[in-house]
Amino acid sequence: MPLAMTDEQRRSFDEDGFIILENFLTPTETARLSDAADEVVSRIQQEKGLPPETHFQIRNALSQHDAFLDLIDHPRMLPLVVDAIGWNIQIRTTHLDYRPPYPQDLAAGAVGTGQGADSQAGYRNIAWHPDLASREIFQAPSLDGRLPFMEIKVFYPLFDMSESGCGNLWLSPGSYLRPPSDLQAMNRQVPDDQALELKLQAGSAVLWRTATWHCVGPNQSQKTRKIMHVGYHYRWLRPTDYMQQDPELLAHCSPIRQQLLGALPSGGDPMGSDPDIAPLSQYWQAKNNDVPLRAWAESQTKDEAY
Ligand SMILES: O=C(O)CCC(=O)C(=O)O
Repeated sequence: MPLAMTDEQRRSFDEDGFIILENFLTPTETARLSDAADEVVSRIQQEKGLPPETHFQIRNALSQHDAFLDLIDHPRMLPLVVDAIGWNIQIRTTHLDYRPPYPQDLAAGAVGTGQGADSQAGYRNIAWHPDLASREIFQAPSLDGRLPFMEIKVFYPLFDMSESGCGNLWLSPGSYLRPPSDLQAMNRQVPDDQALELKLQAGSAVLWRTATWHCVGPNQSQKTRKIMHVGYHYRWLRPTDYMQQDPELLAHCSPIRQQLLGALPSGGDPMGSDPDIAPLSQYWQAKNNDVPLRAWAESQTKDEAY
């Protein structure tokens, strides 16, 4: 029994590969996150002596501000996340993308090509790709050439991207069901009738399968692109953003947050009770006190078969 996902959302997740949740965050939550993005970026620019127009991405953003940390178990998003991918999960990445408007004379490359003067100047205009299937990143196992289901992300636009051309995320509905080799064969170009440019208000959210082909268009607006992605994957995979989170951060977190941050809430040995003779990664085990999200999910549904 689902915790929160409606039949229509399930259909969209299974057929298209994503669920669009318009105006998901409250205006107060959105403002807090947007202010946090400005604060963190300005701190890092000062620390690193970067000019204000620098475009950059912050990974493990949850460690930079409590507003980002609070997103990982957002009380209305967590049930949808568990419905989508289950309770045996942790955070794979939290990334903030911050892209000021282009300088006046910088020409934008075509959407989805990853090519053009903007890309060369370091203003990202990301080419079509599924996550988990490039030559450099995670040579993935395949199921008849397709990607197995291993992770989701939740995308949060923190600025008004309801118009075209402001660094919108593009998705190709249903493409997660296709082998990545199809995209290669198409020379990484997705025809217009297979592509959707997301035009969303600040505070909306998109829960998406990262195997869905996606790209990011150029930001030709006068607005700064400020967006967050929160990625969840299975506990037995390795996160991209951390080996272990800061123990001080973990000490202040609830057991569910500790699980999501890749820790073992029981405080037990990660290699089990007999680490010398019979080491057994506790990340391969799903014992309740190390996976409190399971008990939480079961208590939400009251359905023992969950
Ligand atoms: O910046 C974005 O919105 C998307 C970045 C991206 O391509 C990804 O998350 O894999």
